[in-house]
Amino acid sequence: MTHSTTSSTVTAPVDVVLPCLDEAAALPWVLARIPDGWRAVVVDNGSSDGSADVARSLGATVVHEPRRGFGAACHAGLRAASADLVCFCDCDASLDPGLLTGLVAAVRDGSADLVLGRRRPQGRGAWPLHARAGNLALVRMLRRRTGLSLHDLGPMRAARREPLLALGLTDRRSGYPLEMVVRAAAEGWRVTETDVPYLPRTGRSKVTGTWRGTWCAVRDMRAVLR
Ligand SMILES: Nc1nc2c(ncn2[C@@H]2O[C@H](COP(=O)(O)OP(=O)(O)O)[C@@H](O)[C@H]2O)c(=O)[nH]1
Ligand SMILES: [Mg+2]
Repeated sequence: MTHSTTSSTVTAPVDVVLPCLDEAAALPWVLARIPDGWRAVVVDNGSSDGSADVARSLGATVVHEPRRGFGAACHAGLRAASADLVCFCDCDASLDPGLLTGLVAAVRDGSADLVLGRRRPQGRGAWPLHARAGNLALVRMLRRRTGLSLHDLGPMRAARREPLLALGLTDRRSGYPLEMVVRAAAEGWRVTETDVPYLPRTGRSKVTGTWRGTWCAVRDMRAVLR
C-alpha cells in the first residue's frame, strides 16, 4: 500500500479528510485502507496521544486545527484539500476507508453530487442505542424538511471539493454533517446513500458514545434545522 506524501507534487485524485482526536491506536488500520494514490488528510485537534506523529509516520498529510470541534476539524481538512474530489471518514476504525471508492464512483460518473455512507452496524456495540435514536430523529426531520429519502447522517461522504466549499458551511461542532446535507439539498444537489458496514470503533468515542455527547450532537443539529 502506498501513500502520497506531503511533498508530493502530483495532485492526488481524491483527498480523504480524517478528523482525529486521540486516535493513535486506530490510525494504522485506517491509513492502511486509504485507496492507493489517494491522499489522507488527518486533521488533529491537539491530540495528547501522539496521533499527529503516528499519522505523519504513516505517510498522511497532517493538518492542525486549533479550534475544538468535529465540524472545525472537517472544515479545516476541506480547506486544506486540493483534489477535485474530497471524502470524509472517521478516524476510529469504525468505517473502512476502502469503501470510499464506491461513494466516489457515483460522484465521478455523475449519478450523485453528494454520497453518504448509510451505516449498517456489525454486531453489538457498534452503534449505541441512544446515538441511533438521535440520528433517526434528525434524519426524519431532514426528510420532512428536504424531501431527501435518506436513512442516516453518517460521517462517510464523497463530493466535489469546489461546490462543497461554495456551500459556505458555518457550523463547527456536531451540526456540520447535517448542515452539509441541508445546504446541499437547498442547492438542488442529488444526495444519495450507499450501505457501509459500521464496526465497533477502536478506543473511546469523542462524540456520540456517551449520553452527553449524543445530547450535544442532537442540540447542534437541531440548531442547524432552525
Ligand atoms: N480533530 C478533531 N477530531 C474529532 C473531534 N471530535 C471528534 N473527532 C473525530 O471525529 C471522529 C468521530 O468521532 P467519534 O468519537 O468516533 O464519535 P462517534 O462516532 O459519534 O462516537 C473520530 O475520528 C474522532 O477522532 C474534534 O473535536 N477534533
Ligand atoms: Mg465513531
